[in-house]
Amino acid sequence: MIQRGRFITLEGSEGVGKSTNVAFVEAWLKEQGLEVVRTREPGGTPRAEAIRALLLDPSFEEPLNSDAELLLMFAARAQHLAQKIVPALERGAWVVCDRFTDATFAYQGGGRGIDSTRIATLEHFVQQGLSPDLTLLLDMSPAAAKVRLEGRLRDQQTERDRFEQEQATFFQAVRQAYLARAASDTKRFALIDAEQPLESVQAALADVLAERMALWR
Ligand code: Z5A
Repeated sequence: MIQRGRFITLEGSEGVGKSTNVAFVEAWLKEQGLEVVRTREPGGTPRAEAIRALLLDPSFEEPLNSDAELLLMFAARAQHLAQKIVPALERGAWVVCDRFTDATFAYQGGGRGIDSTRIATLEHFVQQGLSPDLTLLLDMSPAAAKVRLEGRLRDQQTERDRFEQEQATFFQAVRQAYLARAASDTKRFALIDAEQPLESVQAALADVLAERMALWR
């Protein structure tokens, strides 16, 4: 019988280094001889990426209603799960995902103020019990992360998306919501200090991965 793969997510507020480190985690797992599928949310498949583009587009004058935003996040997730994540896990591949449902609790819950029981209802409906085996939460002060992000926006000459235009208080609420979730499930979450130099962040990630792999063997 094929053993189901493991599902690992990276989380954290904007600019903390998720994209950089999702590539590191993928490479580290491949070195262990595993098949790895790297993906991201919102997005990960062509249709889910189309929903992502709608969610991030800052050009509409009409504001996006918070419930509509929440439902679009879960619509993209349902597509992503059905087309990519579940088939990969079922054939034994490991899935490494840049953000997942903890981001919904942090952004739509903490940031927008939607009651977490409503989010949990959608989580149950869409995921039917599937949740990550390990969540690596990259944590740092939003002010320091903003400096990093501004460097990247300058280097790549890209515009701020709809979320990147939010105020500091929004990102503080997002960070607090993430930290509260991590504190309530210390078995699934590993908290990583993302303010350290990249080599130290990646050494910490490698330690957590090695420890979990030993447990899962
Ligand atoms: N969202 C939501 O609201 N609800 C949901 O359910 C989901 C998402 C799933 C898009 O996500 C938006 O969707 C997101 C939340 C919302 N918006 N926000 N904000 P995203 O993940 O695509 O966007 P993001 O959070 O803005 O990610 P990002 O801009 O790609 O940042 P990052 O991936 O965390 O950081 P990075 O690009 O890897 O690093 C930023 C820069 O710092 C870069 O130049 C790196 O080279 C540098 N860096 C990284 N690590 C270090 C260290 N350790 N030292 C120094 N410099 C570093």
